[in-house]
Amino acid sequence: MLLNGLWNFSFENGKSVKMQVPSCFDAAGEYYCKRGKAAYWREVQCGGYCELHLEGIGLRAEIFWDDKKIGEELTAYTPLSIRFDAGEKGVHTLKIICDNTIQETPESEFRRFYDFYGFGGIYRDVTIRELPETSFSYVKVIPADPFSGKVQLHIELDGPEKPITAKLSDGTTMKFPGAGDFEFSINDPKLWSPDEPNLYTLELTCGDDCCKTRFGLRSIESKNAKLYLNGKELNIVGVNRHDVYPLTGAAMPYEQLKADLQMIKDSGMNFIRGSHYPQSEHMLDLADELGLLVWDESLGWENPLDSLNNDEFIRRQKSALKRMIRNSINHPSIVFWGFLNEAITNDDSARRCIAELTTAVKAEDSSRLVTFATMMSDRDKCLDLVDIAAFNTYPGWYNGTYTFFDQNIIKAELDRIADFVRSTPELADKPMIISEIGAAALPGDHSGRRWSEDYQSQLILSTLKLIRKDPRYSGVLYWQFCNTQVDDNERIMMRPRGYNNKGLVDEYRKPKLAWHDLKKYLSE
Ligand code: ADA
Repeated sequence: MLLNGLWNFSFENGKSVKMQVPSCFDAAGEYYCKRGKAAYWREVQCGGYCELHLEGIGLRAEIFWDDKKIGEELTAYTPLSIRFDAGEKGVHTLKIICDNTIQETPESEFRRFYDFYGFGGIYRDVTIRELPETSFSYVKVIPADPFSGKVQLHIELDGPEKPITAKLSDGTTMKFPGAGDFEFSINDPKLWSPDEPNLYTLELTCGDDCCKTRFGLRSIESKNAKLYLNGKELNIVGVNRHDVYPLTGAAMPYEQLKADLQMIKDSGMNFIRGSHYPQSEHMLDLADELGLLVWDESLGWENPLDSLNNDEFIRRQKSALKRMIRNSINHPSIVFWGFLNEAITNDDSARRCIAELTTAVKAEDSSRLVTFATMMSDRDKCLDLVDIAAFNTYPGWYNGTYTFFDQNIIKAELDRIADFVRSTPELADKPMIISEIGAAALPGDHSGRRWSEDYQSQLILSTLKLIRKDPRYSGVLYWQFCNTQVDDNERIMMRPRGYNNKGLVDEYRKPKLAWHDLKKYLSE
């Protein structure tokens, strides 16, 4: 049962009003940019053993059923499932108290200095389901060898073991004795790829429970410092995308999400980095259908050493990664799992955290590649721990006093990074990408100086041309798809209008010159 709709709402125990779910109460209107505790509640008709699923809230939440606390969420944007006894069948009250105040403690996963706005509210779908005696608690479908159609299936059940019937969308029916690990093969397999995003559906039945999931047949590998998708060398060109829209904040309107992904697909790009938090099921479904590759990552932004060395911070990250992966594992579009954007990884003490998170990801899924985006360039001390060396760098933007675009600045930086990776023995065989690069542009400025559309466009295009000519690189992800709202932190004077203006399109998705030029270049 989808619980989206009008809920009761009260901010800081103030007057009770109606509020839409999903929504960000602080994205517009009366509570615009306000921070505090916001209670959302509604009646729900159900009973017995139930599962409540929250796809994403901000920034933290406590969850109550008939005034009894049944769970809490400490990490924004992260899917949470709670199995609990809902009592007698009838009308009950579900209350979710969201808190968007920012905690400046080492274990906190949202800090004021983050370069994106920390919205509050229930901003993704809420569902509840009554569970039968035996229910599916996890179904993982991994293409083991896409070319022969071999698939690995892992099933976990909650309740007494019962036999399982499986129906594939190609008409095949299979039987499994209960929970466990199985293998099956698809006849005449049709691979999933950006050019041909073929999908299969698997429908499982166990007693009174049913579970339907989609998957695709594709492989992703790293070999001799290159990336391979379905055995063919993969060159990435894409964008970093925040899941945000003016007036609705992190509660992304579905039609706009669809338009965003279609726009990215039509531009000729093949990749989206879901910066800097787990992507919604809606987003991943669309990426699967359109044939867009995705990097899905846990929440983080420049997390300092006192966080990376804090056991509670690491515990929360591991929990968030596990929940992200288990929620989204069957999407063929996801090829990289990531974590902690731009953490302070230029210190040996960061290694324990990065190693533990890598191990935690691989324990859930060893079929994809693991990475994090570093801002530490050749000072990074942790890149050997992950599969891909991914660099965020801003040549031609943050430093220097030049006026007009100079390609040599970009070339020197790309060479410097590539020389470092290829001359470091522990990194020499890792694929290398630029995970962020870009420049801000204010729409309408055509002066050719920094902040102009022309300057941004020159930087974007010349980066792509340089990367495509350099066999050491496997691709580039631009910062960023659209302009995004930021908080009033110490960076605000570099963020005109309270926005990070490095979007290739503005916050309403109106293309800047760079978008048109890039699209034209890719089509040629
Ligand atoms: C970083 C960061 C982004 C954004 C960007 C910028 O690389 O990962 O989130 O803040 O810089 O615009 O400076």
